Amino acid sequence: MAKPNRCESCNDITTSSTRDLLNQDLAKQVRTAYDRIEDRGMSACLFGSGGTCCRNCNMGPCQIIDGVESMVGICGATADTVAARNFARTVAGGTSAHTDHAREMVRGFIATAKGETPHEIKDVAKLHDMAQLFEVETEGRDKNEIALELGERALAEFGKQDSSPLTMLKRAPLKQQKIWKEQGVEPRGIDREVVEMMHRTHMGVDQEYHNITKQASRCALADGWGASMLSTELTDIMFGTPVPKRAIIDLGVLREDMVNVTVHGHEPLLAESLCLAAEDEEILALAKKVGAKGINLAGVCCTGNEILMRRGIPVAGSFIQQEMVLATGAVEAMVVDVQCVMQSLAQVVKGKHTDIITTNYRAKMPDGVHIQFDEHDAYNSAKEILTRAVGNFKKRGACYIPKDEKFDVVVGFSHESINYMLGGRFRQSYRPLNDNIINGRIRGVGALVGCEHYKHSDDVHFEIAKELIKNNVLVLATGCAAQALGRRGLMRPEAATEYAGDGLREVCETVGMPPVLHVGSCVDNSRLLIALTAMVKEGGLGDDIADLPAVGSAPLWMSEKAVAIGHYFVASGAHVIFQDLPINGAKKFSEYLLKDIKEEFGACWGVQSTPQDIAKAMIAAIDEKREALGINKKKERVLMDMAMRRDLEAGKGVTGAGCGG
Ligand code: NFS
Ligand code: SF4
Repeated sequence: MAKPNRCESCNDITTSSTRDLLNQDLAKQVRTAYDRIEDRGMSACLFGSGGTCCRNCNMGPCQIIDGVESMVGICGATADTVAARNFARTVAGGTSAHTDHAREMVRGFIATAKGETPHEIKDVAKLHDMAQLFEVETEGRDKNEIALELGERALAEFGKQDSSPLTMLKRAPLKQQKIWKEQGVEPRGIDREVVEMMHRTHMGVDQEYHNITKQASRCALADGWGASMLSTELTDIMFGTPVPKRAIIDLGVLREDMVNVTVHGHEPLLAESLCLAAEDEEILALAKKVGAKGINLAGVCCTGNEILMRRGIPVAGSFIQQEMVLATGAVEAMVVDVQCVMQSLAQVVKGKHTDIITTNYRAKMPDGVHIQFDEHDAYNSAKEILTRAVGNFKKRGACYIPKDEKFDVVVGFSHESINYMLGGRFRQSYRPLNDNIINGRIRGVGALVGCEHYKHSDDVHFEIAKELIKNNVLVLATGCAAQALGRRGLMRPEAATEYAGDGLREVCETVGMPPVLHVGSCVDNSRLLIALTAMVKEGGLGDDIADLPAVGSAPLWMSEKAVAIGHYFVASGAHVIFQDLPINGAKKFSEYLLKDIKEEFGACWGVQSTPQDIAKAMIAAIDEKREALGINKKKERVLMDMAMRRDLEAGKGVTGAGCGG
């Protein structure tokens, strides 16, 4: 298919490695999402984008126009009801994805505790913390015994039927817990909140937008403080809590001389097994036999983030690069599990030697090869996949790897390592962070999270982050947003000198950290909840998440998961700004999400259309909190005195003090 001007037309929206690749003859044969957007030639439906298209029953679909009497649904549903139901179902969809992922991780954790997987309980300190939270006896018990009971209690959180709140809500600031109780949104069982949300948005059930959104808040909280947090914590206990380490990302991490196996999806159980099997003597011997130097494992999307954070395994691409990774012609197998895997992948590899290997019974693909991953036989499942990939190496045809497109990053900033870096080995705490916020060196914290998509420029995250750090806002990033920022060089310590304002630069230089910290995958947004809570508990910045000068954005959200995440932050007291949200077809409901919800939870949603406006709104939200805390006084820049420097230097962490991986 001829594609004149393709590169000219996508020049301004792609990342530079993509541009380089798409300019090669071999990639010109491939149809990508950029082409499909052009080929479809349709603009989005206004009812869909405004949130007022309902197809919840077969009397419809009904397109509703707010305020026009003749344009309510056949059942009489108004724009506010329909938009709230659609929003709530999006939250439920996102929560269900995190929930099913989390459940698999908990099951894997239990299997590990029983000695049925190749993994082991690695982070015993975190195991004990979680055991205490879940009231599991630790005295005189072996780590696997503790883990088994913890795993079983964690699993019970999903199907809990009584109406007591989820165990992990206890970790939140007390004031926050009180708000949830008063508002009647404390989540009970994790699955229950999703089911109740789906029920209440069924035709003819909940018809009051405010009441519907209340359940959406409860459902989202079950994600953030339930499913996602369980997944992050138990995964850390099993595979190790991330510590700062150096790594590389972007298409250039693929290797011409090795068998390239990319792991794409979300649940790190399989990826971790592949990491182990990639070093297996038998597999390495097979690779040598076909003329390869070894196995080059590389991540894509959030599985990529998981093994990048814990093992420093390179990331080949984020969501918008998944097709490009394959278009290189250099990949022997792309192994996928669940979520964010585009159906086009099998078409991209048509005629190539690459296998798309699906591994989860929940997620099969036409033209994919299915090898069911069995966590009880994880090592052999992984070896089977790698053997197949090695077999493809000799069949590799023309390939092009954009070799210059490979960026250094420092990653691994879990809540614990932020604590350690800033507070030092002997005095791990958020005190220095809080103090630097209070004295104004750091203006506040901005989280850039979530997806990317093809409708807006790949520059969006970069533009926002640049503006934030220039204004001394420390950026914490997760998901594909984090990868986009890494590709633009913001995850090197030197980026502080190049881009940050004076105060933030001074802190970063002293500690040796980048101004943008990679906190992990999308489920790891729960780390941000814990970090915010730790800041509250440290003192001096109010007594609630809603008091902190902290704000989040998922500017290029694509997946329902991002809306669930956004909403659990709002319901936890943190402002969230998106580039768009399908709610503007419903006036009262929009007003509620964009303003009135603040009276209940201390935070609301915001929508800003350009990266510059998003950055501005984030900074304004931070300043508003600083003002309320009485710390926004303009003052002469105070250079750090020796004592302050010593405090920070004690935690110097990226490569020193035994903190590096
Ligand atoms: Ni998050 Fe991950 Fe990426 Fe978005 Fe998809 S990979 S879980 S949903 S696109 S950040
Ligand atoms: Fe139309 Fe009401 Fe059915 Fe929705 S639930 S499709 S608004 S009749």
